Amino acid sequence: MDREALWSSLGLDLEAHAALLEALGPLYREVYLSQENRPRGMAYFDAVVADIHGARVAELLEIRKKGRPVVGTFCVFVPEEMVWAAGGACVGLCAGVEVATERVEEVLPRNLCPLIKAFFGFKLARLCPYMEACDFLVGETTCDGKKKAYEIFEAYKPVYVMQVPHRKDEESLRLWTAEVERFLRYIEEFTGEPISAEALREAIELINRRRRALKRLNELRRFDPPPISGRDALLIHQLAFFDDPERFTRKLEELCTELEERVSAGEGVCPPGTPRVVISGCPMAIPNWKVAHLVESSGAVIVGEESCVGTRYTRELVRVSENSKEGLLRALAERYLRIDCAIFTPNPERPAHLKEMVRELSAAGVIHYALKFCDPYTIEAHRIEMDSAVPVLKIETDYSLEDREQLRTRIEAFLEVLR
Ligand code: BJ8
Repeated sequence: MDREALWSSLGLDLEAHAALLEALGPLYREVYLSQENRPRGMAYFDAVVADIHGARVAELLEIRKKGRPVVGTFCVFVPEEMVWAAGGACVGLCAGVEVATERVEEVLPRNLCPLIKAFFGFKLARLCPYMEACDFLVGETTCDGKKKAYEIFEAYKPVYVMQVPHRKDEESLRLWTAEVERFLRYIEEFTGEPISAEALREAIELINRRRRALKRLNELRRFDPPPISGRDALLIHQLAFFDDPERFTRKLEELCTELEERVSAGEGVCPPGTPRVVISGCPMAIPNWKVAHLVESSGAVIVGEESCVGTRYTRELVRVSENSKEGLLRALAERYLRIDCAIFTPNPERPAHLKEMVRELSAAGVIHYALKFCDPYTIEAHRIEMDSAVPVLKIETDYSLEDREQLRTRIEAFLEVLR
């Protein structure tokens, strides 16, 4: 389908949308295409970005035409398996760029997390074909900013909200399991058909396969030199939330095979001994590449992301021990409640996971990345710093480029400590 016709059918502001895509091109060239010695397999992911608002959006609309749900999400707490089991599709909408700020600030406070402002901006400015292609969005009661923002967002798009507990005891698991079941019923009511245990099992396997492929990619980054840059790995994690899971997994598996060959040949993206850094904190939604680019263009390599666009999404698989629908739902609820997001209290798992990553990836330092006005992560940064066995640099930033030079100076000084 002609792209303009597609975007116009979704009611996008064509002029503003064209300007957005135009700005993406040079940014992508600077951050991605300028890298040397990239794996050949990145060509597929480059092509996905080149047509980021095209082919996949058309595929989603085909799914919708069949009466299957297309669902937008903002958080890795949403058990996407249920949407796939209903023959639908899930797409991660967390926007990583500042748009329509003035209009957003007529509705939301100025001092709010940029991620929340970004998803409002995309809607108010009619810039995101994914958002428009969705039947409804699924929100969650994670941080205060998001849960209050969904109340307002409801005026622009239907939002189904899942109640996420903030503790990890038995009582919370019961509540969360009931929430997972309630979401299943909501999807079944949407399609008018029950989801079979078999369909649910297949969807669990599909998404487990995608997570396994991402894990395989992340494990390959432990070698010195790593066979892939942190920027490319971040991009792959970002695209996992958009692309068709079958195709994405196949392409990622092919890339991993190429990376294994690179490792055997001692080939990497940087010289051996390059300072190795793990990024920890808030998710970096596409096209938020600012910090990753600054770090890697300052002479370090990122070997892991302790983030929802990273290992917080891939660490845990759904562990199926019973094939009944109840058993599968329980396994799903248990898996999602093992996520170590900073909204939990207490949350000892996160610093423990980070320590493990630092050790396994032989990282020399951690860059703690928090979005401005994100209380859970800016506050938890202290605990991360206290528990860390390696130096930690704490960064608080937003999507603007204004602080780029200031950040560069701080990052360069930090890397000097690691050398
Ligand atoms: S599971 S990290 S995706 S909640 S950055 S909006 S927390 S104020 S994105 Fe998150 Fe789910 Fe947790 Fe992951 Fe609020 Fe912080 Fe903004 Fe955040």
